[in-house]
Amino acid sequence: MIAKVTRDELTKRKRLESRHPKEEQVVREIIQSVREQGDSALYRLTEQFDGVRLSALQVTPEEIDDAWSQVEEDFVQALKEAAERIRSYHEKQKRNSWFEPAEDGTILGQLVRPLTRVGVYVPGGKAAYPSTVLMNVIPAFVAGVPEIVMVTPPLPDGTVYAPTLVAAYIAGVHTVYKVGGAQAIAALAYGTETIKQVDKIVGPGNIYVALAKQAVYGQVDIDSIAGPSDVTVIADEKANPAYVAADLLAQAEHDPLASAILLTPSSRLAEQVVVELKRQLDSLERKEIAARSLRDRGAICITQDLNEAFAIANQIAPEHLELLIESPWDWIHQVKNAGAVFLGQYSPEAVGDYFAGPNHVLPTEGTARFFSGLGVDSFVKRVSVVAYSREALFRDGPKVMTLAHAEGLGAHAASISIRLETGKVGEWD
Ligand code: HSO
Ligand code: ZN
Repeated sequence: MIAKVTRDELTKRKRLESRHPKEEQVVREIIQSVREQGDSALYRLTEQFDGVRLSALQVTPEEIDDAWSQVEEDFVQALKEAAERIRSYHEKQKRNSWFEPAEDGTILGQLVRPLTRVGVYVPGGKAAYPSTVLMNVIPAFVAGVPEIVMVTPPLPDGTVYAPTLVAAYIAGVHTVYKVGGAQAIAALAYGTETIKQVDKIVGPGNIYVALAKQAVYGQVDIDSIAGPSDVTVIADEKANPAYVAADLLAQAEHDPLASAILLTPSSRLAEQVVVELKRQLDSLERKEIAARSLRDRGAICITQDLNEAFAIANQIAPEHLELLIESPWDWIHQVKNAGAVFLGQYSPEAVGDYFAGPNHVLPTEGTARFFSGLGVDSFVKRVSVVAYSREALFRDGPKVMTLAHAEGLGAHAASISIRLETGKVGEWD
């Protein structure tokens, strides 16, 4: 049901295979035809892959009204509250531009500027989580991106899955286009008659979407490609085994490839968790998926103590790290690599997935070693600012010239000396 493994077995697990030559070829061809034929390629590919002949790509206000009439009031209410929490958390991530004047009259600084246009990919139908729409759009909105467009494949009847449209509207999307797959990514990256080129593409998708995003990286920016979701739970002997099991299962139900790992110094707790996993699994709607995930990708590792548990967790660099231990705040300084950390028994990952406020788009597959989750920073650029004074140029100029000459760049040096020689910096002084 779930393997007991040693530290070595756990930390030396192989990463998932990431070569897809067949799909790469398909994606290359799709991108090429969208670049060459624009909208007409989008209509043709939508007919081919989604089985629907559209008369327009852009979702109309009537379609949005229609979507609102199809969703339950309590769903809308919960989504709106979640959006508010997510918005206020991300507000705290905002950075101001800054300018620092020095004694010599120089001013150095940094402008923070939002990207101009962002494209959010949302998978079709039920494969799209409304919560993920919020998590992708809201940070861009808070960053001040003036144009946020969403692309999503149409359902066979030519409409967009209503919860997706409602979430898009609540999150602050400006325009929605009914196009999905690699063709949608190509359209966002290169532009067509209808869809304007964006600066960055974010959002999860199937293998074709992921490969298309990789292929257009450089032409536009992309978010990091999401692998299967994972959680590592560190629990002590006093943790409630039912909670531990429930949290492992919440991760496991995402995907047969999702991974749920328990690190605990208590073999008694480990045994109790196994009993609970068996008991709780049975009542889950997605028990087949969860059972496969636990069997193939789950693990329990008995550690010498909590110190070793944290060392292993840092090696794993989990997407989500839960601390179901007595005094989690006493251990937080040990957390080095994790996408998000959840402290104490009242912080199951699910509150973070939906409601607490932080982003649930997080680095997977150990990439928390060097990546962070999606946030306001993902949608801004820094522009550095230099305003030298006459005094500073006369003081630093000769050193700049020395460095320029050392690199064999005489024109660089001359752009300094020409100013030093005239004795004044410019006509304005
Ligand atoms: N745990 C997923 C996010 C999610 N869970 C969406 C439910 N809906 C990746 O962090
Ligand atoms: Zn989740």
